[in-house]
Amino acid sequence: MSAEQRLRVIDSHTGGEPTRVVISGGPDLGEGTMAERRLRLAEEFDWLRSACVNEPRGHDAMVGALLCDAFEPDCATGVIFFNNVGVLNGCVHGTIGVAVTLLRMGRISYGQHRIETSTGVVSVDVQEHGRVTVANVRSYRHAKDVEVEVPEWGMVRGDVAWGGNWFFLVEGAGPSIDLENVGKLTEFSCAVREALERDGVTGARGEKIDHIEVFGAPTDQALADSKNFVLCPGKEYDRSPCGTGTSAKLACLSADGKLAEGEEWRQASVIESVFKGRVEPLEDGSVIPMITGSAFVTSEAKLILDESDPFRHGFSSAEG
Ligand code: PYC
Repeated sequence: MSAEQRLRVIDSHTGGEPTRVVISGGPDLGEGTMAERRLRLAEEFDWLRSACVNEPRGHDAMVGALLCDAFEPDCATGVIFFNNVGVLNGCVHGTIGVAVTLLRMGRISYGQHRIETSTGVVSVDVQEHGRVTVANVRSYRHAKDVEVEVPEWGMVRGDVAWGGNWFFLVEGAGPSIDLENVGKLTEFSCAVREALERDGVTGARGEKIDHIEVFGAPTDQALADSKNFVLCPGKEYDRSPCGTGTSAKLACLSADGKLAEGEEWRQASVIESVFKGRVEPLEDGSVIPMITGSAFVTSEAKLILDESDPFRHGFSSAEG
């Protein structure tokens, strides 16, 4: 028999967006902050990411989460998120998935807990039926009404905002936000992202804007205030309304005076799952977004990496 390595995982989905949490069997990433260990995972142990989320065990839309001992005090866990092409910064749908996973494992109970991510410590309030509210990292708008010329689409205007990832938020341009338009929305969003890169439009410290968020009217105003399509690095779209993207949206609404403290914003995704959001405004104009969504565990599994399997570390044709 050939040697094999085993990884224990728990899968869930948050508003349709999958999260595969690695609960044991991962590499030792040593000491340091979650940001330092995220870098180490990317540079030295990329096989773990690819083996977990890429084919043949996963698929391009899958997001992974590696549990680590927290560096910051009083945290239930540390976590590093990754997807089909690399490590991620923040991930709110994934944080909700991690919370229900920890609950299932008996590592936490209902109520408030702190979770350390590579973008900072977030708090989760774990409730019944998979419902979790995440108090996300400080979010803010960096630039308003930025214009880029997008080949075949013309001039597109949007805001640049941080919600745990960098987003370009577009309203009133591109294909309508419908599931049947996912192909066209992907093409449009990829073209916008390339135009931003071409023109040197970045986050506050020169970071690449790797998420594009396109907004449209909700299908049913009784259920949501807005509907979005979010392109992630790796060219997959978020099936959930994207918690970091909703945080970026809340930061922009607050900066425009369109969302008061505690007022609710219901953000629908392209598959009609909904996150509810509120803000706690800070003195400098930024906000702490509070995002509520629900996650459900879908499987518990042991992944087997057989040394003689040429595809044990997965494969993908996806590019950033
Ligand atoms: O919910 O923040 C989120 C997210 C980021 C990428 C996929 N989901």
